[in-house]
Amino acid sequence: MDPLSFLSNAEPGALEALYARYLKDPDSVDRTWRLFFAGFDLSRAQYGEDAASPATLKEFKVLDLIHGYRTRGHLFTQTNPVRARRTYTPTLALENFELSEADLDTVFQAGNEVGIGPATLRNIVAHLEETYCHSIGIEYMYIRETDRLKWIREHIELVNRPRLDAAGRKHALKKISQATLFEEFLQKKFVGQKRFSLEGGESLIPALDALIETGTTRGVREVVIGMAHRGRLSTLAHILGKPYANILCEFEGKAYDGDGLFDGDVKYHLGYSNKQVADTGEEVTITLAPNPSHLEAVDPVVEGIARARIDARGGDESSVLPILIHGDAAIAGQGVVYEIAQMAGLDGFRTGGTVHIVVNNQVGFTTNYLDARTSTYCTDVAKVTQSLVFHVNADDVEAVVQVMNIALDYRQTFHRDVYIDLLGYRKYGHNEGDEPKFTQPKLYKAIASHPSPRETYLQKLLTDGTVTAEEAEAMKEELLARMEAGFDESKTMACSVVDDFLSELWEGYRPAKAEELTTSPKTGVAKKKLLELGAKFNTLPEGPKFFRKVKKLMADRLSMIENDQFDWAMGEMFAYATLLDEGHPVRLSGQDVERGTFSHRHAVVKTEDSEDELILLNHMREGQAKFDVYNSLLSEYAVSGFEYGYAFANPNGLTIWEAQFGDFNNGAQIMWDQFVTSGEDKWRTMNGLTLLLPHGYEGMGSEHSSGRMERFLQLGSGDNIVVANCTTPANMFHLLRRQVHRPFRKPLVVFTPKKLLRYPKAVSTLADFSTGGFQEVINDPNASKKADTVIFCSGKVYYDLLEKFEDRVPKNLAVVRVEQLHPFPAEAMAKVLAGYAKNAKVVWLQEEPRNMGAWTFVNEQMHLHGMGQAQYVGRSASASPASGSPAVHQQRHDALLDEVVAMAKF
Ligand SMILES: Cc1ncc(C[n+]2csc(CCOP(=O)(O)OP(=O)(O)O)c2C)c(N)n1
Ligand SMILES: [Mg+2]
Repeated sequence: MDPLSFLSNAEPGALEALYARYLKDPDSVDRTWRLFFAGFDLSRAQYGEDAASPATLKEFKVLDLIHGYRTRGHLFTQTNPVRARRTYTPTLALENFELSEADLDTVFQAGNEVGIGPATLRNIVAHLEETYCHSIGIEYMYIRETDRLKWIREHIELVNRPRLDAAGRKHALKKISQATLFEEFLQKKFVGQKRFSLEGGESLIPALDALIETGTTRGVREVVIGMAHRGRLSTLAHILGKPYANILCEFEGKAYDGDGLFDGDVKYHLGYSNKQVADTGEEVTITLAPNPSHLEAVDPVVEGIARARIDARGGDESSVLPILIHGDAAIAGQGVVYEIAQMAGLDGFRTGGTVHIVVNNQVGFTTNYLDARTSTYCTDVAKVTQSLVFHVNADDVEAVVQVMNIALDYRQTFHRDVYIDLLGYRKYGHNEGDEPKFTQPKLYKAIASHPSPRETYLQKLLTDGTVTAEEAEAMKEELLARMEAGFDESKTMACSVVDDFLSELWEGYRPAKAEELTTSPKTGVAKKKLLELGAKFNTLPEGPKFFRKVKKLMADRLSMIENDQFDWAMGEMFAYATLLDEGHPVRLSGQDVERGTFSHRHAVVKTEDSEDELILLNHMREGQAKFDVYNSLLSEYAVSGFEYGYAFANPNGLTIWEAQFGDFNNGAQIMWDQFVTSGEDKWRTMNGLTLLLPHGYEGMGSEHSSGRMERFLQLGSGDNIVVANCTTPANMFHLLRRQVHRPFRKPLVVFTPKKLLRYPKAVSTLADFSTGGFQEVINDPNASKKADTVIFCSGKVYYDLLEKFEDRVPKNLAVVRVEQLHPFPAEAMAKVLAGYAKNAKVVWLQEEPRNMGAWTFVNEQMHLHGMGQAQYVGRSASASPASGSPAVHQQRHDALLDEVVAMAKF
């Protein structure tokens, strides 16, 4: 057997590399290794290539043992505070490495490998046990980059033991005491109210505190946190500094301040931002994102907020720290966690490393962890991105703080994700009224008599003399007195206040007024400016070589300027260019958005030889705002959530998510339901995210036809979202510009065309861009005032109908385009109607099936606004949005258009 195989067993690559270095230049390796390799060479010389001396072979066995601890030590830790761990084999017993008790007092050079120098096997094992198998378990051996491996070893094998000084211990005691006493306080004051107690996982509070405190010494100036229900109130109070009075006021269930229309949300969902001063004296802004019950849905939103802040800070990833706090069941089960894991290293989505903390109470509602996942750990998704993982006993407060400090240091050094599995328990049922013994009788018997982490830590500090019983009592009294004072204050407060989430960034914006919902500001841009910008973003630089078709495309666009006929792409690009020129950054992401799924956009062009990227929109003039455009990973849920978060923290910019086809938007349904359409109503937040959903019936089958307009319209209520469907490049231009030119922000859902991207009639002139604003309704330019039948429709079906007219203008029909569907432009429609024959017949024409598209919404709105009953023309109700057969598609399409043609008199 080749003794070198031991080397590769013990240390894939690293030892071999070291040996190779030694062979080249013996002085280039450490003295002890030099001796070790010299002995190894000697034994090879003595015993031949196939054998090594017994002593050398033993060294390899010890190296093997070290490797065993590094790779499998986490399986044998004492990290579970309330129950025995599952058994894993083979164990790390000496005999499994062909070593025995007889070797314990032999000195091995292999001690060098773990930084303690030549040492007895006894000492090496003790060191390994302490490093890898006490309160902290570590997983990292799957990492492939040697610099990260080396760093982790250096910071774990030598540092991985608690090292707090007396002041640090007292501080940790204070934080754990706050956490424990607060839960007990709430339990006493608000018996039976849901608060999703943190008990059993209280060390989350000293953990977050350590992260943030240490963070400020390493350049962190902003922290963005996402978390679910458990421990949220304590985090708000003890990490974000939300006054007790405000939290307790919410317990009393008082009405919100304001007009009474605001729905609000349960207390453990609300967001908050606050500036805190760290012990270092540094100010740090901490934001907790509002979130719905839908577990893990907030993750991408937090990442988006963090990224916007990083971008605002010139790309400084060290200054902004995203922290995601997960439940053990949720992190294992929710797919969005995988999506955000995949984002972590991507140019368009990276946030410099997220610290993931799992409040692992070993249960999800009533479901045991054994039924909640296949993977060994709830954190196993971390391995997809080769992230560092810690498992730590949540009862060991100092170990928790220690892990946090290493995690933060690692994140600031490598800007990679790190996961901390805080292994504790849940003292009560899922909420405080729930009985856990129905489902986990044995576990909850053990938990009932288990001391709190505060008690355990206090005992330790009393024993080692860090604090006296009197000091501890005084600390407790002081903390309780603050809670009591907050309670008294909350009684005097008239109502709950909800307005502190990212409020600094939103200064100067105000809620929309009713009359602004169906009217638009002027958003035209001077012709000279348009021509100047148009020439810039369509002129390729001299020098680099471009693909022939790219050159043609740009030349075609320049010729649009000459011909005064601009297509869809130009309308869209004009909107971006003018906004950038005015100082509004634009960010666009989604699948294949750089070129555009339908090859219309070409926002990024590549040079032919080197594939270097060129974004002409970023080269218009010095000092313009930045255009960020990113092809996304193949995700709808996480990417749209990310952009929603980005828009939260970037009100001055235009933030857009585009679906590949609108049909795929339902992969992000939770984002639409829980955030985009209801966020303002629940959290009093505004958000200007824009969604582009390609939509239209063109015979491409059931999943390439519909952006599911009906669903967004059903979600529309009052002023919560804008739903639009434009038919001209200029109207699209004004719509996008309007999005940032209003003094308020609303999510905008745009059903965008496919066919119209290249449709000769869907063009606009320079005058259309330079004057006016977005038109909610476009009247028929050719209809006679005497028309007695008014066809309302939306989107590209308008042009389909015109084709059927074969350039004839019906004498009796007016075809009117509704470009904004929600908020419903009833007044504008009524005004248009008033311009035609009295009591004209009203028709709603759509290409979607009757149970889809805008019909049910429009029909109801027309009734609500006293506009009478419209006649429906469109496809029959259908289970699937569209036929898979192009022929059936055409036949159905012709039928609905023919129905209108039959009404026409030419
Ligand atoms: C997406 C989603 N599905 C279901 C639920 C209902 N639910 C609320 S809490 C919970 C259990 C969560 O367990 P875990 O993630 O371990 O957090 P813990 O409550 O134990 O802290 C479930 C299933 C939810 N909130 N979100
Ligand atoms: Mg749990």
